[in-house]
Amino acid sequence: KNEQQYLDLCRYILEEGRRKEDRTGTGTISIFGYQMRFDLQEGFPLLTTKRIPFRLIVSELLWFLKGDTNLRYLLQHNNHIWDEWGFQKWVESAEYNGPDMTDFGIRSQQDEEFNKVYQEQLAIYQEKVLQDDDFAQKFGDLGNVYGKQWRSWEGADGEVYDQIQYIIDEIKRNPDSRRLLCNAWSASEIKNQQLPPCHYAFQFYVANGKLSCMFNMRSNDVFLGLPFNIASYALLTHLIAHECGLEVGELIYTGADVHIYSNHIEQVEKQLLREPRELPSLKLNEQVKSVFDFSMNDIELVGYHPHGPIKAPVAV
Ligand code: UFP
Repeated sequence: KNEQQYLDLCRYILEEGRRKEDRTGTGTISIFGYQMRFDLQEGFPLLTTKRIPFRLIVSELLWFLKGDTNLRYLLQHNNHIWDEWGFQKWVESAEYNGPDMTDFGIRSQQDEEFNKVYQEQLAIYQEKVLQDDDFAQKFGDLGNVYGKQWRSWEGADGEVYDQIQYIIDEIKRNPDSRRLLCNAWSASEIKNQQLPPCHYAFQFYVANGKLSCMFNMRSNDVFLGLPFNIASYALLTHLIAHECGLEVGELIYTGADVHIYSNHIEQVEKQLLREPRELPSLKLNEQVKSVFDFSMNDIELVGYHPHGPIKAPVAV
């Protein structure tokens, strides 16, 4: 039932969505406003109709939770989902003097020759972020991305606020609170952000010993982004429930501009022909108590037997 909702959303967009141009120049079919509810007791909501690399979701979430905003940690964990954003910072800087990388996202998909040059430059960039401390500090740091907003929000009063710690303390002290909320959207910073938060706020709710979470997305790539986003917030809910001694309840998704890119349509249609399989379950290391102390090996997915992966180009 959990996964069926995702497939229903795909079908709904294909049938009812409007053609809409977008920032990346790719073009989308889009709807505005959509909600889904996943019962986390039914299993862990990782899609089975195509293989999703769960390790990437874990390392990204642990990176957020550490309050880290530097690519180095992700690269050390072989996670490349944020590479383009760091690379863009580098090639737009005064210190970059390699081949012209203007619009590298779209050009690398359309131009085989350019793609080779781009891959070379990207590999050099990655190596430098991994090896060179100064370079990593200057060009590996993505700035005000989720880790910063979640763990060290800079208040107008000059103080720094840890929104995750606040939520955990409040859940333990005052589980009926209606203020268990974390906000990543900061009006004053949008102009300096390459990618303003897509999942910009989430809120928790405790009832009957169960922890539920609702997360909000202003903009969502349904084929490539959404399966990650659902799994990431499901994992976050599990981790916080674990620390607070609660069971998991529901995960509620609220999306605004929910879209399928025009170069993902064939892939979505292929996926829609597949039968969902049984959902996996999540196993957390009982020894670890604090959500901030988890590492990759403490988080295990059991019984994940998905259909094969389906590739599609990312719109940058
Ligand atoms: N996107 C997601 N999920 C994410 C993320 C990005 O779907 O977690 F970071 C997609 C949404 C959109 C694009 O297609 O990335 C961001 O572009 P824009 O800022 O123009 O909405």
